[in-house]
Amino acid sequence: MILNSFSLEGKVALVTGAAYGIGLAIARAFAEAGAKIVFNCSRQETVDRGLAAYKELGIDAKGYLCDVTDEEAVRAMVADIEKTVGTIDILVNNAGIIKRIPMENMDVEDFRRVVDVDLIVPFICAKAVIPGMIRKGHGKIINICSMMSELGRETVSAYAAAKGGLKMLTRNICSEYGANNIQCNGIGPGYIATEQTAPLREIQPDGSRHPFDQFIIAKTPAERWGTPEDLMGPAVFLASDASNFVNGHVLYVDGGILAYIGKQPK
Ligand code: NAP
Ligand code: GCO
Repeated sequence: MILNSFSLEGKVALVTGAAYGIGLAIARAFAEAGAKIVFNCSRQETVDRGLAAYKELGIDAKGYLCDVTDEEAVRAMVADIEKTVGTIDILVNNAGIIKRIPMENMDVEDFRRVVDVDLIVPFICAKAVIPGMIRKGHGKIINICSMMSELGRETVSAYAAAKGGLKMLTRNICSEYGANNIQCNGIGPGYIATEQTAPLREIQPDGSRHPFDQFIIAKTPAERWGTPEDLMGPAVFLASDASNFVNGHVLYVDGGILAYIGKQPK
């Protein structure tokens, strides 16, 4: 049965930063498909928030307090997961940050921090799980990329540089470990309504919609923002045996933004 190949029954999935938003939706999808869920955040309050969200969803998830920019801490977390839950079959590099600052005003420390969390962390986490995947004979790594893996825009230079780099890290992990039966793919979400994008959707003092909100609706053939739930099916596909010959690919889940030249003037 073809649907059996989408099952994640018995798999162990680590989804970084999965307390809410995109990560939580992806982890929820994995749990519904049969996986055991592990997540982490860098602040205890976010871990607790995630644990409460999973409890409400009826999902038995394990949450770690772990700042994934700290390679030693990541190694210790992965070792503990292997001991207490099992060897990781699926890693989703979801934890991310953005700083919207015009480039000429951006401190190099801010630029470095974004590159650190959005690009170097996926390297650190992938490096930590790959040996276990090699031993197990298979593995799935999913990197959460962005529209900014392909496109630029004002104020997000560091984020675009990091997410563009993450696309190439995805292709390189595929190139280095495809022979070990490890598939590394990306998901490139379009504009998704989460806390990260809330400032871009704020209602204006006069009650009108934020200009960026209107801009995104006009740029998206689907004429709406995405939801975290829009990413559930694509994530299960890339985590499951159904995608075993898909490697080094970025699956854009963007309501058609990248295919579209934009609305014609009336
Ligand atoms: P988000 O607000 O970006 O959530 C980030 C999560 O990552 C939080 O749980 C946060 O918890 C954790 N995190 C951040 N830095 C961390 C660190 N150093 N160590 C451990 N955990 C850390 O949520 P989101 O909007 O759902 O975005 C999730 C991912 O999708 C990000 O990579 C983002 O860039 C990407 N993305 C988002 C959109 C969108 O439209 N929303 C579109 C494309 C791609 P703590 O604060 O406790 O650490
Ligand atoms: C921004 C947004 C984006 C999205 C997303 C698009 O300021 O342009 O935050 O970067 O979060 O990554 O795919």
